[in-house]
Amino acid sequence: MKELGMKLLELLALSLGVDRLHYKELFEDGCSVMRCNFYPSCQEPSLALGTGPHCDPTSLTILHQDQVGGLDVFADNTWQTVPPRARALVVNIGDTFTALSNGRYKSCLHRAVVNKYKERRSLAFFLCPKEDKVVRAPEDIVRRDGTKQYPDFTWSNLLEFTQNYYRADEATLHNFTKWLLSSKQQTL
Ligand SMILES: *[C@@H]1O[C@H](CO)[C@@H](O)[C@H](O)[C@H]1NC(C)=O
Ligand SMILES: O=C(O)CCC(=O)C(=O)O
Repeated sequence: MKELGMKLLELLALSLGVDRLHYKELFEDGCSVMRCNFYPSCQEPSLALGTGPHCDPTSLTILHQDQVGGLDVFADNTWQTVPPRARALVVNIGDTFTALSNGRYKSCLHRAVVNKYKERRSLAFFLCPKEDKVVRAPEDIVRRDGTKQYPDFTWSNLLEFTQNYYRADEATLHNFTKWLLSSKQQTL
């Protein structure tokens, strides 16, 4: 999974016009996470959610869902179903990659709904940078964009924020940035 994640990062780097291996060093020896989700069936699916709306704080998520379906992404101002496809994986951008791309790639707001009759399983692999390495958009992107959108941080800063102070939602990166700037008096 990590190898696949690293290949995807190479493609993302190329798409941003930076060196293909630019992001590699940040993720080498990083401690990635695999989560196994189990959603029991629910008699009142309209009153419950399996996983509430959030953006992943990590950089890339590679998700496998079973054939029941339940993953929704928020796009064009509405919740849209991501239909399960046998043998396909879903790739999501997370907040850390938003910062690494200076905001060019937006992390994807998503949720999981439950099913009235069927239980559902999904497997989510979260690619994480090495904890103490600095997350910072490449110089040439920042130069081309004219501004640096996010302060420098480490993955362990963001992990501390989401484990101790804040439950991930659609505003995690925004609120993390505010928290970081006020707690460290750092400047952009
Ligand atoms: C996060 O940021 C949003 C948007 O600025 C704000 O409305 C919300 O209250 C913040 N949440 C927390 C818990 O700070
Ligand atoms: O079960 C799903 O399809 C989504 C899971 C998810 O968003 C997560 O584990 O963070």
